Amino acid sequence: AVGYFLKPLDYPLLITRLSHLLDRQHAAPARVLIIDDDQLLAQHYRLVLMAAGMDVELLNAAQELMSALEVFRPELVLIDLHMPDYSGPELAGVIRQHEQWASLPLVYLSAETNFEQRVSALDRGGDDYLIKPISNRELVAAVRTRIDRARQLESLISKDSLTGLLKHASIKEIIEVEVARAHRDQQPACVVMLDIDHFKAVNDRYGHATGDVVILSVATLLRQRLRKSDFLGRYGGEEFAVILPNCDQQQAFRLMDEIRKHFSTLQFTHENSSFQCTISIGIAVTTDHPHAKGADLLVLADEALYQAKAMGRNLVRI
Ligand code: GH3
Ligand code: MG
Ligand code: MG
Ligand code: MG
Repeated sequence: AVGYFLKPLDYPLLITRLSHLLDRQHAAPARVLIIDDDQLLAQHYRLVLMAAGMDVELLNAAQELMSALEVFRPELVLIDLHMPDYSGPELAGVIRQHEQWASLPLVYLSAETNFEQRVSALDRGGDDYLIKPISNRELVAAVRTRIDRARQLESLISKDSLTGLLKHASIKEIIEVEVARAHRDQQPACVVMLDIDHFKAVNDRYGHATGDVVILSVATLLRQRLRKSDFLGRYGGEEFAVILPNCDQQQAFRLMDEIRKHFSTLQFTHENSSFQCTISIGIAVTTDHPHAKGADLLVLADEALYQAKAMGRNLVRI
């Protein structure tokens, strides 16, 4: 079987077939750790996955497992089921004891066809099974879809590390749900986009770290002033998106204008100098657009934001 896998023609073909995936994906290469005592086979899998644009590390002994996890930070681990020192399920059990690796995709690779053996291996913390021998394309597809899904989940669940707010994908999703709910309940909801004014100049003059302080203070102010039932996300670098359920245009304008005014009075300091900053805000309300989806209202709010910028900044526009 190994002889077939190592046929030299396979790799160039694989590279051309899969190179479009590399072009399409601007995301960082997927990181895969392979644990297998069969070095020849492990090398083969490594070449196949690397040809598909992934970063791959091999481990043929369990000793360096923890340091490999910590240093390489794999997004998926392929584990051979039968190895002389430790079995695959034993290793999976060790990995799963650590909270930080609790949801790391672990996939067994094995020629084991015994049903009971396979089930008991999954019981020990593995997520799935790939049966050897596996074709190149199947291996790439199996690894890629699992990593894509893990990344999607990560971006949906986790909070933005600087501000603790929802991330882009998450707030977008929530806005979709809340806008649909507002239409259904015939209640107004407002989608709001905020952007810090002349923020590039802040970074240029006072440095990136001070810029981060300004971003953080917008997040803090929004969190203080919004209701528990409102949703708040960091939409881009210094852009925020908010949805205010059960809030009409007038209420949203009043609230956002207070936030805008308050923010413009804050004093930031850098070394011996102090400076002020302003934000521009755009609002779109569901009741003005009875057929608009969340994404449409985000565009409308962004257009209103653009108008606020064009009219001189430090403004709220609807
Ligand atoms: P405008 O008033 O038109 O919005 O002007 P601006 O200078 O704010 O323009 P823009 O919104 O395009 O600038 C965004 C800048 O924010 C560019 C980028 O370098 C900076 N930025 C993005 N993310 C971060 C971050 O996390 N920290 C810091 N310090 N800066 C960031
Ligand atoms: Mg083996
Ligand atoms: Mg911006
Ligand atoms: Mg800006």
